[in-house]
Amino acid sequence: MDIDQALKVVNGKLVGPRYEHTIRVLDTARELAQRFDADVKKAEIAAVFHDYAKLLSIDELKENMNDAREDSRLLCYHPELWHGPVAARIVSDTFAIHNKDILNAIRYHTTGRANMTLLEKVIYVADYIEPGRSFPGVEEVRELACYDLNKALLKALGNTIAFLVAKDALVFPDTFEAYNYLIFERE
Ligand code: DGI
Ligand code: FE
Ligand code: FE
Ligand code: FE
Repeated sequence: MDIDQALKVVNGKLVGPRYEHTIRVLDTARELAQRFDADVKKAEIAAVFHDYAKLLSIDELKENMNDAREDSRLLCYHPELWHGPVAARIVSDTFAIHNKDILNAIRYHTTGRANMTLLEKVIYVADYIEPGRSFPGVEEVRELACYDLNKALLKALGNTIAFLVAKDALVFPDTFEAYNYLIFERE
């Protein structure tokens, strides 16, 4: 599937602000992929589909998680974490996109994980810094993303963990592992 077909498919599924967010993630992912020598075409497809399951109901998401025998730990955590794995599954089943790199970038875009691939990092950071975002600390991540993808990712993960801890929310272990891994790797 090429990028124009992908955009058409997603335009029919994601409406309004969610489609606009997708386009901004696409532009940002392209930019990051070029800057850090990732595969631009794969980054485009992963960006366009990353939130494909975002507007499904919690029940629909849960059904998909069960049917596909997804990581059962996720079911004990926030439903917000399910749309990545479900999108990866739907994209693979419905649109015959079977490239592992693309599917994993979609799958792990919300939680991150240990030992993320370059494409996973590009999509995670693009989703975090796209120009529509206004999280506290996003500006610092944008600046880091001008020259060091790992530093940008580490800061984005740290901000997300801090945000969740501040409201006494659960933090999925993969997010801690993503964060820890980057620190081990740096030393
Ligand atoms: O789908 P988007 O809104 O574009 O962004 P996303 O897929 O990165 O969703 C992020 C939200 O998920 C973020 O606001 C925090 C929330 N969240 C809840 N529990 C966790 C979590 N994020 C991570 N990384 N880890 C968690 O355990
Ligand atoms: Fe998302
Ligand atoms: Fe994100
Ligand atoms: Fe997103």
